[in-house]
Amino acid sequence: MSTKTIHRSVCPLDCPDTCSLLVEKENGKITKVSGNPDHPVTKGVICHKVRKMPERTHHPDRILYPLKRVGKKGNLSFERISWDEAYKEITKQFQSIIQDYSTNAILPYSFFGNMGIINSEGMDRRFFNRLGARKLGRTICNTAGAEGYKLTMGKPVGIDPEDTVNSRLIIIWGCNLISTNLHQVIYANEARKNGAKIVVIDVHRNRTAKWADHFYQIKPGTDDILSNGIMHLLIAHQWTDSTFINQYTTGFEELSKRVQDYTPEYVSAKTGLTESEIRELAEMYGTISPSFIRIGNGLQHQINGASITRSISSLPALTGQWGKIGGGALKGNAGYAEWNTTKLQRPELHNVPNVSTTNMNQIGRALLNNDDPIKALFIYNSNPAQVAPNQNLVRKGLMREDLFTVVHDLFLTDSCRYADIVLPATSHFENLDLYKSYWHLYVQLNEPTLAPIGECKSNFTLFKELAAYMGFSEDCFQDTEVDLIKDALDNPESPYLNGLTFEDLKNQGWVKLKLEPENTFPNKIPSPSGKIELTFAANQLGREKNLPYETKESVYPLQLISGPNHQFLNSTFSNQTSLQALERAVVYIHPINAEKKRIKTGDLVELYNDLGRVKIKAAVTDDVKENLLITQGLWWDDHDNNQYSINHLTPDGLSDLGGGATFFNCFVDVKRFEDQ
Ligand SMILES: Nc1nc2c(c(=O)[nH]1)N[C@H]1C(S)=C(S)[C@@H](COP(=O)(O)OP(=O)(O)OC[C@H]3O[C@@H](n4cnc5c(=O)[nH]c(N)nc54)[C@H](O)[C@@H]3O)O[C@H]1N2
Ligand SMILES: Nc1nc2c(c(=O)[nH]1)N[C@H]1C(S)=C(S)[C@@H](COP(=O)(O)OP(=O)(O)OC[C@H]3O[C@@H](n4cnc5c(=O)[nH]c(N)nc54)[C@H](O)[C@@H]3O)O[C@H]1N2
Ligand code: SF4
Ligand SMILES: [Mo]
Repeated sequence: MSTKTIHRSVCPLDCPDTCSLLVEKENGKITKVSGNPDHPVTKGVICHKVRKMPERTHHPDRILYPLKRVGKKGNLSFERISWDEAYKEITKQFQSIIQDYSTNAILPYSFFGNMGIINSEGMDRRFFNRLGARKLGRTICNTAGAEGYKLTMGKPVGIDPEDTVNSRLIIIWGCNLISTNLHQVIYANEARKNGAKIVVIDVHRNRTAKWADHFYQIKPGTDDILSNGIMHLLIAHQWTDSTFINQYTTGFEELSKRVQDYTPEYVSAKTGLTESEIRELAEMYGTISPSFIRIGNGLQHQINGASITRSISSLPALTGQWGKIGGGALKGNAGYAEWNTTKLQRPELHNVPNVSTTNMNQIGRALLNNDDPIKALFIYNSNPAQVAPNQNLVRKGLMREDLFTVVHDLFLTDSCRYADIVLPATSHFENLDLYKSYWHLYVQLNEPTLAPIGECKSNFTLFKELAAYMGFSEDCFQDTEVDLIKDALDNPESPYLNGLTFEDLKNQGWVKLKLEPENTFPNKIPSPSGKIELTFAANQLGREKNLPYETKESVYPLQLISGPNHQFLNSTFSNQTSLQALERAVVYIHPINAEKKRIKTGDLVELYNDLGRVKIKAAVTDDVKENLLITQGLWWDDHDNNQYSINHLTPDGLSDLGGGATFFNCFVDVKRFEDQ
């Protein structure tokens, strides 16, 4: 007799919404995933891709047991082995590398394929700390913007998004909300019903721009100039709030001097917006209150990502928005869930001095650097052979015969092609874990819905068991998932966690972090001066550092922006045909550029620069500006058609601060494929 049960779960993906899910299970299988209507923010609404989670969970391509490479790297030729054999092989290789080189030659490579705390920054971190491994700079997503924002506001946290229903002006700045932060759109729509205006500032007339009331199509990477220009006009028209500025900020005098040069005429010449567009935007910002700025992750993938974010994050202080309900800004809110990371990750176990730190954006370079050799790479929660920039170098590094590579994943990703050992990972439906959101303020517990499928193991279990094989005898390797969750929550100092316990989460499923007015902007400003720091807001760090803004622009005239698409989550889901069918692997090109190269919609074209070449179909549209190309989605390699990752073209240079990725500082040329 079949029995249907319904379970509560949490979406584990690297998406700001962190939705509460309801999961239907029948005959041991998940049959349906939908939104949980009881959750106060996500309210039963989820995206289409996560409705396809049952298909993903029980997909015939899931890896079900450990594999060992038997053919050449790159070929996907593996044979089944047992976990015991896998652990023994990893232990043997690690020990011999430590003997011949040092622990510095072993690098973990992970990101947030699963956002669960226990499976992304828990037992794994304990393991690599105890090993004394080389460190990884986890910089691929948002470090440039986070550092820029921190310089102004002290900590990368913003306002409670639930308050944004009260905003009267919502500026969505470099963020494709409709695809990447669905529930912010729902709040914005509610605000709009109450009369709010919605503004999008983007380089691409994307889905979000089409839905907004006003769209400003800016030249890539010039947002700091626009923001400085808005400040120039706010000051000139006395749209500033001097009481707020005096009480809560420092450096306003300095800022006022710096923005003097940012006249509408100058800003127009640099940003490509007209002077009247700039004046209109500044007037809206100067006269409508409360106003809210949602700062996206896309624009910080420009080379001056930190300067851009720092400048934008100064705007709300000038008009005194912080503290008004629905006023202020939000780039990310992850910093409110102040886990006890020392208890969780045990950094004191790392007692090898002077290990190197590898910036994950430069993994290719690092793998090819003989002066500081990496001999073993342990990849989990990430797919570097797809998501990291400068893929030709990445793959050359991964092909090294003397590199021992382990990949732990649910599917045979492009990264698995280069693995010596592939380990099968559970889906989050098979795990216990703790989740925070980097947008809303609810902490959630995910309890397992399924037993592990096949021989799959969670990251937690894998690193705990591997620790035993390595002979790590510290008590912390005996801990359970519940112990780790309790360790993470054990931070009595945090006013936001406010004594939140595992039991609270177990009983209620979620608990809202406590943001009392005395612990939030503007009453508590976590910067060194205790004030919002405007002093350097108008600095253009990247330009001062002389970073290569327009890389070889004379040779490669088109800037390529390759952001996420609607139906995939980074490279996750891009192996599911049902979702592929709803997406287009195309490059959008402006009619003038298309005409020059005799390119029509549907033509196969080649994009190329000094780093590589990528074959892709073209779609001609004036949704992109002249000299700008847009492509969306990280598609797995299509070996049958010789179509490979877009990241063969993207540079591995770093942003002005934070060592951030510069995917969008990418210049290419294009030709029709037949024209070679
Ligand atoms: N469906 C879906 N959702 C996702 C993801 C996904 O892959 N798919 N990925 C998740 C992750 S990890 C992240 S980090 C976020 C990213 O999501 P977002 O924060 O929305 O960032 P992007 O989509 O990278 O870029 C947003 C917009 O910035 C624009 N842009 C690029 N350069 C500039 C510029 O110089 N100035 C301005 N003003 N705009 C610019 C791009 O055209 C794009 O429309 O989304 C998360 N959510
Ligand atoms: N050109 C270009 N490149 C980009 C971006 C862009 O906009 N343009 N965006 C960048 C950004 S913002 C980000 S955040 C990165 C994202 O890069 P990644 O974090 O590498 O993201 P994914 O491609 O989703 O890969 C995550 C992998 O983790 C696996 N996984 C999921 N759950 C688990 C688990 O519990 N255990 C283990 N072991 N594995 C698991 C998934 O199956 C998947 O293969 O990509 C970056 N790359
Ligand atoms: S990917 Fe984002 S919008 Fe979709 S279910 Fe997960 S958290 Fe919600
Ligand atoms: Mo990201």
